[in-house]
Parts: sequence; C-alpha cells; structure tokens
Amino acid sequence: MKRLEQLQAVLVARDLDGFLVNNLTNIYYLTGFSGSNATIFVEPDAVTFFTDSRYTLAAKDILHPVIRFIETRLELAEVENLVRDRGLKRIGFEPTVPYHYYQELANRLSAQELVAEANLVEDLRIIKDEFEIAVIQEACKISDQAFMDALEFIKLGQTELEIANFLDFRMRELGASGLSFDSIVASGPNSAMPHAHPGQRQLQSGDSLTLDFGCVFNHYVSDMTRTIYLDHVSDEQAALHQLVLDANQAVIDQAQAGMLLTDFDQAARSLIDQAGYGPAFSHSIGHGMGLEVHEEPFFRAGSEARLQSGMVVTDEPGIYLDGKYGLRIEDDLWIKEGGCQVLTKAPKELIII
Ligand SMILES: [Mn+2]
Repeated sequence: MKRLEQLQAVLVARDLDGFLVNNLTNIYYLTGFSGSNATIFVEPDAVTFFTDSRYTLAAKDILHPVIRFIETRLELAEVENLVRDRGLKRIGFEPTVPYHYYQELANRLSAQELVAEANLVEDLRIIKDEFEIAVIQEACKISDQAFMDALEFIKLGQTELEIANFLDFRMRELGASGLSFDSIVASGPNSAMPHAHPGQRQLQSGDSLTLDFGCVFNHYVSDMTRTIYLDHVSDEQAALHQLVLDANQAVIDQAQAGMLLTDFDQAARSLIDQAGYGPAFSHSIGHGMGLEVHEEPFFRAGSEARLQSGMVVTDEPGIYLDGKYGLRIEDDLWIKEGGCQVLTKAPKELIII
C-alpha cells in the first residue's frame, strides 16, 4: 500500500479527485497484480480495482484488503457510476491510452474535467527500493552467467541466430522468465548497426561480435552489452576497445546522486570526442531500467534533471564505423550517494576467442 499512498499524495498535490491507471506495468508496481486485463481508479482516500472473471481469483489473492474489487469487462461504466456517486470533478488519466478508449472516457465523463497526466506512476518507479535492487541484481547475475557460458559456446562458422538462441535458452535455464528484449547478436560489419537483428551471417576470423541482451527475473530486467573478437584483432579494434572501455569506466568513476544527467553522458562522450570518434558515438549514454528495459530517466540532450539515489541506469558507450564494424560496452549502475555500484559483473576487457 505504500506505493498507492505515495500516488494518493501526488493526487492531492495536483488537485485531482481521481486518477485512472490503465498501464499494466504501473498496475503491477502499485498493486502486485500481473495479468493482461486490469484497471485501477485511485482517489485520495480510496482505490478500486477492475478486472474480468479470468483474473478474479488471482486478484483476490494478492490485493490489499482496503482495495475495492469489481469484476467487470466494462470498467468505464463502473468508473462513470463511481464518479457520479461520489461527486468527483477533476479526473486524471494516462495519456498513453488508445484514442477510442479516451473517446469513451470523455463521453461518459462529459460533466467532469479530464486531465492528461503523464508519468505520475513512472516518476515513482524511478527510485528503486532495496527489494527491487535485489531482484535486478538477480537478473544481472543470470545475464553475467549466460555471457560466461556463451564464451565457451561461440565458435567460428556459427550464425548470429545460433548464438542468440543459445543466450536466450541459457538465460531461461538459469531462472529467467523471459527476455528483456530480442537479443542483439551482431558480427563483423553488422556490428556497425547499434540495434542490428541477428541473422544467418556466419562468424569469421577477425570479426567483432556485439552481444546486447538481458532477461526478466521476477518482473525486473537486466540489460548488458559485451563486444568480443574472433581469432585476432587489428590495432584499430584493440585501440577502440580500450577507448570504449575507458569511456564506460569514466562514467562508473564519476556517477553519483546529484550529478546532472548531461554530465553522466559527457563523462563518456568527452573521451570519445577527444579521440576523434564523437560522431561515431551516435546514441545517448543510456537509460533507466527496472520493470521495463527502457524507462525514466532518459538521458535527453538539454535535460536539467539529476541522478538520484536509488536509480538504476545503463552506461553504454559505443563506436560505430559504417561499413566496417562497431562495438559497445554496457553495464547497469545502481546510483547511490557519493558513488555507484556496478550490477553487471561479466568481464569486459579485450576478449579474443
Ligand atoms: Mn541498454
């Protein structure tokens, strides 16, 4: 109930009589319920939960007793009745709902003031508690182990898809319930594309091989990237690997609560700029992660936001040389007062197999 109480305090501060939550990830965060259909209506002094008959037993099992439960497939009709009965006037909703859903809401609540409120729950999710950190740590351990096992598995001649399948299956064997996203396995010239899809290309001597993957464990995710090399490396590959590793390490050395998000990005970017590869680092340094693999905070240029204790963010500098190859090293960092803790532990120095 603590998270719902935090949200209720936000409603009071924003002068909202009610707030409709449809995002299922936000509903899991607030109530612990996971399923494909649920809606909650939060008032400053009450919470009502709606789902259909498939989930009645699951919901009753986990919902806190003060949450009112209504089994229905027509939750907006129920919300309309509730809003009328209680004389509510200013109602917030998540602007990510489908347009037809918004139209029905607007028709039913035509006498109320409807307010699109982005990120009310997402802003609470930014700061992870100790339980959430412990679960993310477990997800990171699974990816670390899958990477170590992949080092034994990977051989010349294998396709990118074979390696992706190995990583995916291994993470599930190690206890993951799923993948945080489709694994990226990019070899040779394909590694110049930051988000390449694994295909039928076979590993060749001298290839760079970028592995970007993560798993879901107890609803929370990991996200890591390692770049390794097949058979031998050129002087340029070795130098760029050291440069990206230094950029990744510079972020780890400087990250702490209170740091501007733009300074976190600059810690890596300034090194890559100085070496003359600035334009080849074509994406931002990272993103927040937790229940979703990409969530607040986002490292947007011009942002004035700062890191806070309890955030988990990625540190993923890369260099991409069109037509040649690319490389990226990504860790997950737990931000604290005065420093950070690296949650992904797999080796990231130059590895040639
Ligand atoms: Mn990432």
